[in-house]
Amino acid sequence: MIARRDLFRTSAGVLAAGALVPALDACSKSSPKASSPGSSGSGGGKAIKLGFSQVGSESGWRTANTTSVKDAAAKAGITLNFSDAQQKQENQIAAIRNFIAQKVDVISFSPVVTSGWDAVLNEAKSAKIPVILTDRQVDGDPSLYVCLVGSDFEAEGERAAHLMEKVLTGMTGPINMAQLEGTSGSAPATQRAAGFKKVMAASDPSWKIVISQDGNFTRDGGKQVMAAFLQSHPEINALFAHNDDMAIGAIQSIVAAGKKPGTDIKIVSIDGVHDGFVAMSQGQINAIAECNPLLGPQLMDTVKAVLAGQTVEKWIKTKESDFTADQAAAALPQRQY
Ligand code: GZL
Repeated sequence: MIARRDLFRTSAGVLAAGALVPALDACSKSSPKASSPGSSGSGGGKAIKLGFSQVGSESGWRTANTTSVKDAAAKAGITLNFSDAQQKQENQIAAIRNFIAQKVDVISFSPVVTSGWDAVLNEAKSAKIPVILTDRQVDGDPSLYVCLVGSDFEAEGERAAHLMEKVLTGMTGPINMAQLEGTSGSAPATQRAAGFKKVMAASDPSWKIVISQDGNFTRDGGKQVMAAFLQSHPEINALFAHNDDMAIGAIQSIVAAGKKPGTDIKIVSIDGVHDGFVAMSQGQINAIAECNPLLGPQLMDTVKAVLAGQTVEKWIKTKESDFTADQAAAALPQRQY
């Protein structure tokens, strides 16, 4: 096993150079060589200590993601020090500092927003503790973390726009669309909006987003903001929500306004959580671009590979699909979250 200082330098060296050495996909089928089956993967039999800072518990997606991380850590024999930041960056920074003080072997976190991390990540680097991002990307110096295990949010935005094209087919008259954005400054919100806009720009110019606002990825946020949208823009006939929870909250306001969600106002969202599929099976959401929260197993594979001194891809992407309302009922029994 490479000593931690060499491991970090090796990883940082490789990453700083930006050259991806023949990447060993940490998610490959074969378990990392350095860890014999059943061991904790640290080589010496001592359980790996992983400090994990989670965004919060704002949505069904987040709940499923937390469950996946905790279950996968237990299954991998990895000791997990888990912290819930309640969607506050200062809580995540404090948690990472705690993990450093506790001398964990590796740190992982899902950054609530993309900026403001270099200082604390430099502290982890000075402590020779590798950092693995899950779910969301950060701005700043990429050599300060080993890799990201997570989805391509811009692609999700593009997929959602193509789903919206499908859903709007046959609708006559102008399309007045509202957009419920995720947490302002977060990677999913910024990148999903960008992907959606890119496809819209190349598509039917009659589309226009008449109003767009942050609903913070929560049901209550979606409900409150959609109620305000309907007040100021009663002409809205389409909604793009950055996640199912905000769409489900918006549905409550649409019904309260005497309109039929999925009919009077076409709805496309992202995630694919259970309640999103239920709403889709009831015709209240017309289509969903899936964002897979079950990152736990990939994360634990990556933790073991990194600590065993192996190189991993800079971005280990998750696989995900798209669903329209007609597929929802049949898909529901197989959904894992
Ligand atoms: C996406 C994740 C987002 C989900 C939301 O990977 O960061 O945060 O789409 C969650 O449901 O709150």
